[in-house]
Amino acid sequence: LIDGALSGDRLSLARVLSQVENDTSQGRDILEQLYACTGKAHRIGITGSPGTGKSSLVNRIALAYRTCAPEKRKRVAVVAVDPSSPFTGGAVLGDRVRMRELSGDTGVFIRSMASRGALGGLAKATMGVVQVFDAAGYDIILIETVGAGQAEIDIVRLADTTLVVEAPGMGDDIQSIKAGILEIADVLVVNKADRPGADHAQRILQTMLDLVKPAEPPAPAHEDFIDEESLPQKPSTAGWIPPVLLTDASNGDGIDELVDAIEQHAAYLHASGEWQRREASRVQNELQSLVQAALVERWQAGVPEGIYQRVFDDLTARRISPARAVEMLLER
Ligand SMILES: Nc1nc2c(ncn2[C@@H]2O[C@H](COP(=O)(O)OP(=O)(O)OP(=O)(O)O)[C@@H](O)[C@H]2O)c(=O)[nH]1
Ligand SMILES: [Mg+2]
Repeated sequence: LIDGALSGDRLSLARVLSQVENDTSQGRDILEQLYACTGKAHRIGITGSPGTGKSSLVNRIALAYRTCAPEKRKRVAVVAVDPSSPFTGGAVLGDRVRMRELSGDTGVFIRSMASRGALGGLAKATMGVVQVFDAAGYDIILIETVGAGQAEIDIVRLADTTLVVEAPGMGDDIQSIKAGILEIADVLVVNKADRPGADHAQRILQTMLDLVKPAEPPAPAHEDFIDEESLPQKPSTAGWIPPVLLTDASNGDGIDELVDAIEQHAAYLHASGEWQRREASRVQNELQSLVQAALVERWQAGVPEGIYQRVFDDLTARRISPARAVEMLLER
């Protein structure tokens, strides 16, 4: 099954994805074996308020990567995540229909994530699915999520490049976008540029962005008197300043510029060492939470029920302090 999935057999790939998504023991086995083959894909998260045109943009971006010059062409996987819907419901089915221009292209694979169990489970399942696509040689993985809640942000954290999509007239321009979401944006997109108010929305976003992510600090006041030679070397790459781009996903205007920005961001991540840094902190977070979970599990198995209850009772009756309770529970 794994060999089939890795060699481009779509049916095997679909089966592997289901196992991983459902977190079956076979699915976990598969991830174990695939892990060494991951780490090559460029993961692009697309998030933003409902109806701003994320799916339409994903469709356009995927098409752009499939129809460009052959040497730049890339294999594209799309993961559509909709945590708000209890079923793989209307929105996602609609997405499938809209993406029909891509169907029949073997270089594209579209997967809709059903919302299973807790949201934490969804983030984990999404991570697994993304790893499978990565190992199967998809160069670009587009991950679409709705909204800006913690669940979406957890999913977006899987991405190397995050696009935040807005559209003119989506409620009150300022209210509809939260500072938190600006912080995670690498590229901001005002879609539906054909609608009135697009330039206005772009200016507002730019202003908010300048507040959240100020550009380079101002130069020192008495520059003339500083001996240039004695200054520490500037880092080789300046920080990334997220561009605010206008697109029209219905006719494709601005898509080339958007794909350019995505590619530039990837180049920036590599050139600045940020790619490895992000990867390292992701791996560290994951390792830490796994170790914590494993330690707690092991500890729980080693503490007799009666002892735990006695310590707990002593603690609630304030006969011992929390610190003492921890000591007593860890003594064994
Ligand atoms: N006028 C205009 N309409 C657009 C544009 N992009 C998307 N739409 C329309 O906006 C509607 C929503 O588009 P989607 O791509 O489904 O938006 P979405 O953000 O994926 O929606 P959810 O996944 O439900 O949050 C559809 O009817 C699209 O045809 C655009 O650039 N201009
Ligand atoms: Mg959508």
